[in-house]
Amino acid sequence: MKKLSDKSAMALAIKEAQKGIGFVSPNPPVGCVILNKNREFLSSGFYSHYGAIHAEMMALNKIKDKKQLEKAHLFVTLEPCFHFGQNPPCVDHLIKYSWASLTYGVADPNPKTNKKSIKKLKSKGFKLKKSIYFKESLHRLYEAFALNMKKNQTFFALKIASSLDGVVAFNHGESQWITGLKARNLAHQLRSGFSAILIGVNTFLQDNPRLNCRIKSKKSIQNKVIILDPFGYSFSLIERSHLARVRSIKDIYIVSQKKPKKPHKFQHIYSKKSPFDLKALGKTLYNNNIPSVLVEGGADTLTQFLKQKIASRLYYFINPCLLGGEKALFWTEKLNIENLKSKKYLKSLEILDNGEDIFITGLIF
Ligand code: AOF
Ligand code: ZN
Repeated sequence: MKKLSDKSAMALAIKEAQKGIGFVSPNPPVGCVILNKNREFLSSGFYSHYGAIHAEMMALNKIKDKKQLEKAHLFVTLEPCFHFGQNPPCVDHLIKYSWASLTYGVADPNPKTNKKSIKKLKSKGFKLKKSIYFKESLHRLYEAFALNMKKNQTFFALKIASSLDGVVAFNHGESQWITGLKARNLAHQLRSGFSAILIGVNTFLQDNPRLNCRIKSKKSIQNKVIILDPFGYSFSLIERSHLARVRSIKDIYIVSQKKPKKPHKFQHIYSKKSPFDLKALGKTLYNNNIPSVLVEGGADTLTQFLKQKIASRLYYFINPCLLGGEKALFWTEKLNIENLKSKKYLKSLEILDNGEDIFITGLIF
C-alpha cells in the first residue's frame, strides 16, 4: 500500500475538514487522518454537523481492530479538545494509544481547550508536532472561529469580482457577469463557509439577487442575508424578492434607521447612525448566532467595511479584461486614501489561477 508523507496526510485531513463547512457553525470544521505504523492509510473522519461526534472519534471508530493503532500516526487540523462539551474530551481518548506521532494544524482558539491538550500530550511523552504545511489553508479554516472566541465579534470577509482595471459594474447597472463560470462556482463554495451574506440596499434594488449556495454538495445550506438599508427601501419589496424565494423570510435581516410601519416577518435591526457602526453591528450579529459574514457589495458597502477597518479578509476574483473608466464603477472609488503611507495592503497572500480568472485572497491591513 502507498505510504503517505506528513504533507499528504495533512492535505487529506484538510479535505476531510472541508466536508463539514456550512454544517458545523458556530463550531469550526475539523478533519482527521490516521496512518498505521508503516504510514499507510487506516482511516479518516470529520466533524459533520453541529453536535456530531468529533473528527478524531469518527476516524478512531472506523478502526475495528485497535491493534492496528500500535505506533500509528494521527493528523488532525485542530488541536484535540480538552473540555467536556457535547462531546467528552478527545485528548483523553487519544492518550489510550501508543502513537508514533500526533500532528495538529492549529491550536484550538476555544479558551476551554486552548493549548491545554498540547501541554497534556507533551507531558505524557507523545511526539507532538504542529504542521509545517498548508499554514494559509489552516489559518483560513479557523480565522473566523478564532476572532469569534477572542472578540465575541462576527468575522467579516469581502468578496469582489472585477475587471483587471478594478471595475465592478457600469454606471447604468450592468455587472453580470464580469468573471467566468469557474469563478462563480468558487464564489458559491465560498458562500457555504459563511453564516450570512451581506449587501447594501442598492445591490438589492439593482440585481434582485438570490445570494444562496448553488453547488451540489452544499445545496442544503441555508445562508442568512443581511441588507444595509438606511431608509428602509427594501421593507415593502422583500417578501416578493428572489432573496425570500430561496430562503425563509425569517433568515433575512434588514439593518435600518427607519422602523417598519407595517407588521413584518423579516428581522429588523435598528441602527441610529448612518453610515452604520459596523463594529456594533458585528456584536449584534454575533449575539444573533451569525458568527461569519461574507460582504458581497456593492462598492459603497465594501468601502465602508474598509474605512471602518472591520473586515479581516478579501476574496478577489479578477477577470483579465479591461472595462475603462468613463461609465465604470470602481469598488474603491470612495475610499479616499491620501498618501502612499496610508495605503491598504494584503498579507498572507494566496494567488490561484482559476481558469478564466485570477483569484486572490489575503488578510486586509
Ligand atoms: C476536536 N475535534 O472534531 C471538533 C473540535 O460541544 P462539543 O463537545 O462538540 O465541542 C465543540 C468544541 O470543540 C468547539 O468549539 C471546538 O473548540 C472543539 N472542536 N475539537 O477535538 C473536533 N469539532
Ligand atoms: Zn474533541
